[in-house]
Amino acid sequence: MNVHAAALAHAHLPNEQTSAFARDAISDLSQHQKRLSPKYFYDSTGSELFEAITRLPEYYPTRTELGILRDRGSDIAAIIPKGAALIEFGAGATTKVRRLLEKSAFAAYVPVDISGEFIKAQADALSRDFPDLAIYPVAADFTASFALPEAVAHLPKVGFFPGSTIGNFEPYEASRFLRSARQILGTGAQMIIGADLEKDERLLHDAYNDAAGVTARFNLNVLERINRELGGDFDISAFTHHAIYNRERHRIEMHLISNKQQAVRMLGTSFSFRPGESIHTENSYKYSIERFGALARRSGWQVRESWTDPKGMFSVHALVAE
Ligand code: AVJ
Repeated sequence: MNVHAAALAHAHLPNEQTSAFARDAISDLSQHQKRLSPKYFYDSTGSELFEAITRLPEYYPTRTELGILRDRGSDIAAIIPKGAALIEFGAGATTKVRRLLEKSAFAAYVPVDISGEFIKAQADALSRDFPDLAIYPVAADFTASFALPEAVAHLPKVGFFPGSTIGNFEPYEASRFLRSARQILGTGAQMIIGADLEKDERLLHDAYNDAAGVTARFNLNVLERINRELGGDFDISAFTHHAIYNRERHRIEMHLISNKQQAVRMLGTSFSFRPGESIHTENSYKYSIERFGALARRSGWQVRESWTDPKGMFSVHALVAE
């Protein structure tokens, strides 16, 4: 049994999710390029900080996508079969899905997310506003395979993946996700997906380096979470938020930079940091309409229609399973 496994075995962590967090954190911080998965940003503090990010003047994706769903709602509704089931991958706040539900006659809604309690609460609120809509929350990791509720087996399927969360995946992972969604939804299914677009680097830089410092707190929160849940002793003030646009890779990269030579302990394991050494915490890939179309086609989907806002800042695509 290697040292990390031994440390974990003695850690008596409260549940499987925390053990997975511990395993991933120890293995990722042991890499030559230290990293942490962006999925660990979203504890309750992180989810609140992200909601605050969506209201920032610099962070355009959320309001721009909402604008497209509002302005193109009837066009989207026109291509969606009546009485379909809407399956949302990584469902969170229901702001976006409400735009679709208001315009299209879905029979059922299936929010899928690992935070079972959160989507259950969101589903209860939604059912008050959409009393005729059958809602079936599914607590599952949407990046892996999961079973759809029997109750929607006979209904046409429409997937929904907004917010450019597809941008967090490496291109090969994005393709793997789209193939898995294709598998889960089945032949003839459709998918409505949001993808942020390449643009002036100044706009991209500002969207991830807001003047109020909310994104910095969102990024640093993953270290605070390690201290809270895994007994880490990160000195938060000894790390700095750093977000840059990598033109070659078409992505925003978020890092946490160590301000000095330091050692951090977590679950009986020590990690040393050189001055200027980074922890890579997130990639946010930015697509062009062409490159997104190519991704969809090599992942088992045909692009039926693509919509953008008047300034071409963000895109929403309707895909059809081959
Ligand atoms: C929720 C993944 C789409 O990448 O823009 C916001 C998360 N990170 N500010 C994004 C995020 C920094 C966001 N996604």
